[in-house]
Amino acid sequence: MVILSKATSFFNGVPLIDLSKPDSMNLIVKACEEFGFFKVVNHDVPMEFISKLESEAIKFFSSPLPEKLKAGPADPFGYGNKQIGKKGDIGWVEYILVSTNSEFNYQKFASISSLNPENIRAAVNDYVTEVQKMACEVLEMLAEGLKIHQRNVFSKLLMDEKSDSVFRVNHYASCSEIDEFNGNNVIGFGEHTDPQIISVLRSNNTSGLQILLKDGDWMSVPPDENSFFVNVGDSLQVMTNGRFKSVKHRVLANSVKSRLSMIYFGGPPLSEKIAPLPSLMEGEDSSLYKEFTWFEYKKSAYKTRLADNRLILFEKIAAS
Ligand code: GA4
Repeated sequence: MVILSKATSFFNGVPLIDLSKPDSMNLIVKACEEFGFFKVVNHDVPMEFISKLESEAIKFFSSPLPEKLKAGPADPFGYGNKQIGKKGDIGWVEYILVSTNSEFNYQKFASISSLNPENIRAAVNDYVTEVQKMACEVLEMLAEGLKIHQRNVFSKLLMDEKSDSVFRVNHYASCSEIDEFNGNNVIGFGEHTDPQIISVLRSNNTSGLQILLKDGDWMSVPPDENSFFVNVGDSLQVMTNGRFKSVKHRVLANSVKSRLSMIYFGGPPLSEKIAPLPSLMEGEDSSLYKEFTWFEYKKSAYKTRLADNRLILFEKIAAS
């Protein structure tokens, strides 16, 4: 168990993007440059879909552990408990990871007596369809804000039928016993960046998410169950040649309340080449990264420890 000394203060500088306002485009670009992170309101994702999925998730996580384990391990998809990835990272978290592909099979969830896998599938599909739409709207505004000719240059990767996007629900039980005992923070999900293009997170009203600012301070993001939080992923950092920053983030377990978060990770098709867009490079040789396919990057990223700097493998200067 990783324990940190307590030093939490709420950050009131998270950029706020109101999707109903026409001036959002430049604000999103600025947020992606400065923080790689922002909050979205007036998103048009129906509350009904959020609540339906949340209640399916609560039903799942409140099942007895032996039942939940029947849906595991997360290899790569299914139920996982405390273990994150393959390199020994441990967190105070349990989770479900699924593919957003319409052909994804929910049979792993069929052996849990109190659940109907068809209900989970329907709830995930309804929710993901709407969140993906919102993510695409954001990505199209970003492309326009960057003056890229092709408005769907990023969003088409998420909309591709072969898009390698995943969906995750994390449940962080309250950690009162451990926390009260030593007065420290317990790591729910260790610090990392997301390898995909974009991540869209929604949580219940429990705090825990922190982002790392440029000056090296970890800041707690005030929770908001009615909004979404958006992260720039490593692949978007590369495609923008480093102009947008893939934000380092982590989750601390809450000592009083449990936290439930749902995250859509929008990724490209496995065969997609990830490289800086020509219009975002000053000259031909100004690319900061070597070209790689999403398959190559994902393969190497999944071999790293959570906190490792994955992009270094593809940085031109670091490699030469
Ligand atoms: C972070 C983003 C997503 O949750 C995830 C994670 C994945 C996993 O949990 O298996 C990884 C992590 C994430 C980045 C580095 C590798 C892979 C754990 C890990 C140590 C599903 C993803 O795509 O990358």
